[in-house]
Amino acid sequence: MVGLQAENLSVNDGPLTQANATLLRPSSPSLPLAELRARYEADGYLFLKQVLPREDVLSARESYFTSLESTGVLKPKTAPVEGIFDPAKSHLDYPGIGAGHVGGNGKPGGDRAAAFVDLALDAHYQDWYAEKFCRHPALYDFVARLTGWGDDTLNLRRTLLRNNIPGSKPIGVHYDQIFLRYGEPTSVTAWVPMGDIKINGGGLIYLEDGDTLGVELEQAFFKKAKDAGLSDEEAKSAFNTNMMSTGLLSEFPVGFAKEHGRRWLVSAYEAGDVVLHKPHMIHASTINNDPDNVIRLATDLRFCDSSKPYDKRWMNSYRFGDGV
Ligand SMILES: O=C(O)CCC(=O)C(=O)O
Ligand SMILES: [Fe+2]
Repeated sequence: MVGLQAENLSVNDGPLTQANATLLRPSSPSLPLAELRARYEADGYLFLKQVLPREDVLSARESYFTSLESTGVLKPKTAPVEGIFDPAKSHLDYPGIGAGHVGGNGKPGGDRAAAFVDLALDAHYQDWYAEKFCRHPALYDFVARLTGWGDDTLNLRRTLLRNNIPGSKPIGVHYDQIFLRYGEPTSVTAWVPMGDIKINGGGLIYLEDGDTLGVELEQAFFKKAKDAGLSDEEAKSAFNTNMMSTGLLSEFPVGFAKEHGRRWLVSAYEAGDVVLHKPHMIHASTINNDPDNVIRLATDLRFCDSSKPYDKRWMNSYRFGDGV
């Protein structure tokens, strides 16, 4: 692809085109460590091609969709690993979790969605996911080396497995430190696509130079809270009172990029790719417009330096309404 000519690549408030988006920079995990570190620092992210064995990622994808098959989410006569949404169904009956649009992270959907939502949550507790996938040594070892944390590298237990059904509402603009604010901003998020994702299939997008802006916004929130007479400790936990109740910066990525004079960085992803990003790096998700109705599955795994104070709330597995 030359430049950005993807069809039907869009976010909550409109299309992403050459005018407001460009491509994310890929990196080979075998580049010299100094180069990888320099890229992570300068860009706020590191888009690693094939850092996980593709077959391990596809095996997790298969386990996930096999466990959801009984809900009728998949197109009849397709293999679970394909994760193809049944076009005869409505995405409203198969709501995703953690998209920040249900009043925090409460349980989404009504009765019709209950079986699907319960099974999607249950997957977080299965061995194939919690023990094998989330603790994959290829990723852990890479992060331990990149950060130089070595044995202090801690895998945070709380993760979100996000199934974005075609046409469903993706997560809005945010940076992760907002949700990890009871700890120091040392964490590394690993955004892990669990399957191939076409450029218009609902992948994550990053704001160009978004880490710098995130740091500035965080400082501004802190100052605002201090000016209102809060102690450091109160100011820390009160960030959200200055923000949208969901903790998001905006629901409108196109408008947000325009307002800040930056572009969105987009990409297609392959099973085995991982994007690492910094705690203030600003990102959002695109709408899943996959022409073949492929469900976008991804998870966010987080790592921190356990020798520093970190957000202990993230040591528990995800639950609805856990307040994080
Ligand atoms: O997968 C998504 O749509 C959102 C992921 C995310 O925000 C993260 O990994 O920090
Ligand atoms: Fe995030």
